Amino acid sequence: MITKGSLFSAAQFQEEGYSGPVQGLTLEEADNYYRLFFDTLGQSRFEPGPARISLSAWHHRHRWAYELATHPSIVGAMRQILGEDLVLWAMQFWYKEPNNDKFIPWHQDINYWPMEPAINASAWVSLGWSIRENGCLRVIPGTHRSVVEHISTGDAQSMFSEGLPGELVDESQAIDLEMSPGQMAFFNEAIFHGSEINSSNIPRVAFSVRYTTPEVRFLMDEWGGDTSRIRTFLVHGEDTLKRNESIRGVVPEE
Ligand SMILES: O=C(O)CCC(=O)C(=O)O
Repeated sequence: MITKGSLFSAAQFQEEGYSGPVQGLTLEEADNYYRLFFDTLGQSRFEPGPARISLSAWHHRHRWAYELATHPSIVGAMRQILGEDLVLWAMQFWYKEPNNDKFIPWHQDINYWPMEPAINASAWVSLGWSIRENGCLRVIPGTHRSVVEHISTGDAQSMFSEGLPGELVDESQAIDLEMSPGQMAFFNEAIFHGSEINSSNIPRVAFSVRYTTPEVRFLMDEWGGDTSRIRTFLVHGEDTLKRNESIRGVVPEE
């Protein structure tokens, strides 16, 4: 659980668009999930190499990933941010093996997400070390108040084909969210964020998990009907509106 005296603050989340890092998993939990991550990749964690399988939506297929996505520290913070009725809708591992030369451009997530209204909180959780040298998550506080059109990055090293126009990104205001194993940070759908390449021998093993509320409708036609990534799970409270029945997820048995 997030302990008293940690840095999570729902007020900071509203004001600055993010909060954390905080110690959300114990070291034992982080170590266990780190091992399960590499087992699922089919790799030795002592010889981490490039991923050869999709890193999306493992919580649809693996019980351990569903348990991780709904860890009490994550749900507890989400209740403070979003209220009692909580819908988990996406999970994505963000893995950079040693010397991975791809960066994640500055972007706002909502630019890629057809959902109405735009309500989302993401938890970004580090299972190993996330430091400047291996391309930790970076955010620019207070940039979540308006949504900016994205443009082509035109850069083969960019993980995404589109990102924020460079002239709108003031990197002097960026915060490096360096994290030790088990630490997590929370951010909303519109904050400017991204990360650099991994120029070290230390793998960056992290994931993000996304929550919203039952009032949101996912515009599945605009997602290309892709339920391999988007499915809704009511994790806490009630859903009396039932706006996403056709994409309701099933908790994996094992
Ligand atoms: O892991 C990263 O560097 C970026 C993560 C990200 O863009 C996200 O979780 O929305």
